[in-house]
Amino acid sequence: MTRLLYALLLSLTCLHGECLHYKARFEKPSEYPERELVPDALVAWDVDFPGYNPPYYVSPTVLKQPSWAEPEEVSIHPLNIEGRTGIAGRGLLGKWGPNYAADPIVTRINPETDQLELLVILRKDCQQWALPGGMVDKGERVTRTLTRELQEEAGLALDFSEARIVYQGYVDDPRNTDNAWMETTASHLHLPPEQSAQSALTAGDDALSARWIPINEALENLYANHSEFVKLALNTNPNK
Ligand code: RP5
Repeated sequence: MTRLLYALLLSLTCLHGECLHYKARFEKPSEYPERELVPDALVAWDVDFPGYNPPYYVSPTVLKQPSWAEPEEVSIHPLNIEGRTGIAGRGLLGKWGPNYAADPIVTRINPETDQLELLVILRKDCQQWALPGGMVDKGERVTRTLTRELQEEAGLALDFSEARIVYQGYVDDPRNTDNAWMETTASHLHLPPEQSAQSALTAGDDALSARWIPINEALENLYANHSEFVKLALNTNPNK
């Protein structure tokens, strides 16, 4: 079975209930080696996978050990909480184990079309539309990260201290490996009409572009599993 067909089958399985990590097995940044194929049934660590021998990869950027990266030499390599990914090491992620991020989910009603819209950015690294999220700096409060990242990537200044947390946990990020993975806090703010009318967007930092998209577009094909976070924001808020 080709990789593509297999990926399609998996995504369909996912729609019907069990949802194993998928982009962490079938997508990767271009600098990573090919992932070893991990079939659905062999994702869990407690299932035997005789011969499993994924390539080990740590990006040269991480090996230079910038302030956000941990040393390469550690006594324990934590195991991905969602199971096998087909690549060992840390890839592009700086920390062994969880790497913490925050994702602002900002919605508005378009004053001209009366449609619900979501604020997204185009990521520089992979040219995919995504929530304007980013990494939590050392010692930073998550509400501060949400405000800072939104300002840096979309040029919008919003206070997230009263925002509703809709998701906390694992991100099915294409950078994840067997030993390093993304976790996030996604919080939702819906802008009242007067505020959204004054909110001009300016792409910056890691974003090539920032824009509002109709909510139906946002519910599929965003980076990692961001579309799922958006669904949660809508499903848990009867007013939006
Ligand atoms: C995703 O990567 C998170 O959900 C967040 O959107 C993003 C953080 O990483 P960078 O944008 O800082 O690369 O896993």
